[in-house]
Amino acid sequence: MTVSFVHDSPGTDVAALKRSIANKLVFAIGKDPISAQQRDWLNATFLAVRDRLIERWMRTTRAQYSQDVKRVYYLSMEFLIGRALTNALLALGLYDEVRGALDELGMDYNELVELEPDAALGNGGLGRLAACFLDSMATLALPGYGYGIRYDYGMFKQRIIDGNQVETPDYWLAYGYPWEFARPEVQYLVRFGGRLQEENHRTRWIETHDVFAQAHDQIIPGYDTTATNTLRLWSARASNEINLTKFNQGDYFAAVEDKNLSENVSRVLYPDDSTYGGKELRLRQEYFFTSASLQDIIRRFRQTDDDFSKFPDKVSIHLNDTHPVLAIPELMRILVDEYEVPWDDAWDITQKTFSYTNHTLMQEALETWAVDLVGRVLPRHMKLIFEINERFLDDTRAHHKGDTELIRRISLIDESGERRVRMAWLAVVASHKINGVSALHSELMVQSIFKDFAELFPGRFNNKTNGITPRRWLAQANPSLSGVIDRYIGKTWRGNLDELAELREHIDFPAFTKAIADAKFENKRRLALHIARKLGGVVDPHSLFDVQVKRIHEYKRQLLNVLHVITRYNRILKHPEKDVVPRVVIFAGKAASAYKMAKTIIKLINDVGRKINNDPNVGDKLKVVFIPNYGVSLAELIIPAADLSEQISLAGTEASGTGNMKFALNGALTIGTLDGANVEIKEAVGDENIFIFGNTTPQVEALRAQGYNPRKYYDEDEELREVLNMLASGVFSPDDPERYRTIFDVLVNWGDHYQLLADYRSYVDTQDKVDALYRKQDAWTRAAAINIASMGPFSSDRTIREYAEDIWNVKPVKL
Ligand code: B1H
Repeated sequence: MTVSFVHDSPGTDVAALKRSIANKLVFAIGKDPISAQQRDWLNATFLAVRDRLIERWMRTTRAQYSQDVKRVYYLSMEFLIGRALTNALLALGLYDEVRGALDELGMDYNELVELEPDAALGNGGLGRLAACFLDSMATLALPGYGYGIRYDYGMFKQRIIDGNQVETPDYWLAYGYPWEFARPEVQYLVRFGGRLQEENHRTRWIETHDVFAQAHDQIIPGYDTTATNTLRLWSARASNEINLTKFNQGDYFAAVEDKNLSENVSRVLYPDDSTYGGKELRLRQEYFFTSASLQDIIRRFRQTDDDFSKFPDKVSIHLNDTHPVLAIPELMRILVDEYEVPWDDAWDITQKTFSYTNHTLMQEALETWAVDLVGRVLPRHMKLIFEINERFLDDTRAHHKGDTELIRRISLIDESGERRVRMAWLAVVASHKINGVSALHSELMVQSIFKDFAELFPGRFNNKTNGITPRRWLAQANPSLSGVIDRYIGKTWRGNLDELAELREHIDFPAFTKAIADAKFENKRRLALHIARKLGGVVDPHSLFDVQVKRIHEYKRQLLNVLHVITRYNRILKHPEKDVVPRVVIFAGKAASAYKMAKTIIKLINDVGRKINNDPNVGDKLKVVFIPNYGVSLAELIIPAADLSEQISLAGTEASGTGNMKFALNGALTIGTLDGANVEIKEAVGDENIFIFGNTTPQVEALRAQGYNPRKYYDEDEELREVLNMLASGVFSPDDPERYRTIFDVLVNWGDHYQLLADYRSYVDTQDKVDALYRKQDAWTRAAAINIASMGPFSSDRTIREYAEDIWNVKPVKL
C-alpha cells in the first residue's frame, strides 16, 4: 500500500532559511529569541540545514532500493568527522545563504561555528581517513554505509599544564547533537559470554549476557550532488533496564549498576593510536559493533533476497584495519548456525564478501587476543576461528608437505607463548582483497608481515594510496587560497581535483604567485591571532612557519625536530651578528594517556619553548609553540598557515600519512624522509619542490642488521654532541636536571629503534636549504604553487574510485 501525502519542501533562499531557523529555535528548541543563547541558534541552524538534506537522503535510499544496487559497508572503530555544519553548507551550496540569514537574525556565523563540538570519534589518521572516505563515497554517489560506535566520550581533550599533557573527558554530546537521528526502533541483541551446547550436529550458544545495540544515523552529504549517504553508529542499551531480582531484594543501587556496566561498551574511545592495548572492554567493543552491523546488513539483504549465494553480489564489507575482524566469524556463525548454510558455501560467501586494509607494519600495533579471553567472551567465535584455522592449515599442508615452520608461522593461533589469535592473519585468510595505504607500505607489507601469505595468495594483495577530501581540506579550511584558485581555474576542482594541474600555466605570472603568497600570509595571521589569544604568545607572521602536527609517537620523531630546534638556538647564540631566517616552530598532537615517552616529549617541547622564547638574545629569530588539543578543527586552522610541513618519520615506519597531503595541498613545502606517501608526493611535485633527507628503508634495515651504533654520531658530530649534552645536563629542565636523561640514553646509549642520530646531520643540513630557499620568496612561492598544482592524485575521490573498481565492485547509484 502506498500512502500519498504532501510535505513542505523547505526553501533555499535567505528569506526561507531565516524563517526556518527562527521556527526551529522556537518550536524545536523551545527557546524565546529574547533569551536564546548562541548555542541555541547554532542548534536551530543545524536543524534547518538538516531539513534541506532529508529529501535528498530519502531519494538516494529509494534509488538504491529500486536499482537493487550492490552496497559497500565500511566497518571502522573510528570516524574522525570533526564539525559538520560548514561541510554540509558547502555540499548543499547554501553557505552564503545561511550566513546571510544568520546575519539578518543578528548572529555571527564565525562565532556560532566555533561552538559546534568536533565529532572526535577517532584517534588520528586511521579515523580521519574513514571520514574522508565517507565524504568521497557520497560525492561519487556510491552506495556506501559507514558503521561504527557512537562513543559517549570521544578522543580526550588535551590541556597543557606546566608543560604537561593533562587529559579531560570529551563529552561531545553534552548539548545534544542535532545532526544525528536516534533510531530506538532499530536495535539488535548482541550476546557475550555463556557456553556452547552441541545438539544433533548443531552448536547452540546459550546462557549469554546480552546488550542491545541501538542505531543512530548521521547524514553524509555528497558534494554538488543530491547523493546522500548514511553513517550508522551503535550505542549500547542494557537488555534488562534494571535487574529486577536485585531490585526486589531492595538493592536499588546494584540493580541500576548492572545497567551501567553493560552500557559501558559504547562509553569511550580507546585513545591509542598505532599501539595495541589488549583490554577486554576493547574486545567487547569490537564485537559489539561488528555484530550489530552484520545483523543490520543481513536484514537489509533479506528484504530483497533469500538466497545467500547472492550475498557477495549485493554486499561488500570492508574492514578498516583488524579492529572489526570479528565480523568474519560472526558472518560464519550467522550463516552456519542460524541459516544452516553448509560450511564450504558459507566460507566461500565470506571470502567473497570481505576485504581488508592494513594500516601499519609495526609489531606493537598488530592485534592479537589471548585465546582464553576470546573463549570466555565469545566462545562460539573462538570455536569457529579454530575450525577456520584447522581447514586453512590442512589445505596448506596438502600443498607444502613437511614445512612445519611455515605452518607455525601462518597459523591463526600464535603458539609461541600464551596462545593468541592473530587478527591480521584471520583478516588475510578470509578476505579476497588486502591492501596497504601507500606504494611503499604495500610493497613492504608483502615483504615483511604478510610474506608467507603473499606467496600463498599472490592475487589478493594490492595498493590503495590514501587520499584526503579537497572539500574539507582546501575549500572549507582555506577560503583565501580557494578564492585564488577559483579566480584562475574556476570552481569545479572541488569535485575533480586533477584540475589543479591547470594552475601550472599561471606559475610564471607574478600576479598569480603574489595572490598565493598573500593567501598564505592571511592564514598565518589568522593562526598568529589564535596563538596570541589562546596561549598569550606573540609570533610574527613574517617568520617561516615550520609545523609538525600529528600524534606524538617515537616513530614520527618529534624529537628529531627538537634536536634541530636546539641546534638553531645554539647557532643564534654563537653568532648573534648573523642574519637568520626567523622561524616559528609549531607543534601540536596528543600522546596516548599511558605512553610515558610521548608525554615526556611533550614536556620537552614545552621546556625548550620556555627557554628559547624567553631568551632576549633570540628575539624573533626563533619561537617554539605547542598548541594544545590538536584535532580536526585545529588542523583546519593550522595547516593552511604552514610554510613547512614536517614529515620526518623513520623510513619504513609511517604507513602513509595523510597530513603530508593536506599540507602540500595548502601550499606548504615538505621536509621529509622517503617514507609512506612522501615518496609519491615527491614523485608528483618533483625533486626540486620538496626537501628529502635521511636514510632510505633499505639503509635503515642495513643499519639495524649490522647493529645500529648511535655513539658514533655523538662522537663525530660536535654540533649534535652539544645539543645532546644540553638535554642530559638539564639546560632545559633546571628544576629537574635529570628529566631528560632517559631521552639522552635512548638516543645515544640504548640503540634507539628509530635511528634519530643517523638522520640528524642530513636533517639539519636540509633545514639550511629550507632557509636558503625561503630567502628567495618568489622561488619559494613558485615551489609552493607547484605543490598545490600537483595534488590532484591525492584526492580521496581518486582513492575511493580505485576501491570501488578494484575491490568492492560497486557502481554509483543513478539519481
Ligand atoms: C594508523 C593505526 C591505528 N595505522 C591501532 N594504525 C589503533 C592502530 O586504536 N588502535 O588500536 C588505532 C590506529 N593508525 C595510521 O593510518 C597510520 O599510522 C598512518 O600512516 C596512515 O596514514 C593512517 C591511515 O591509513
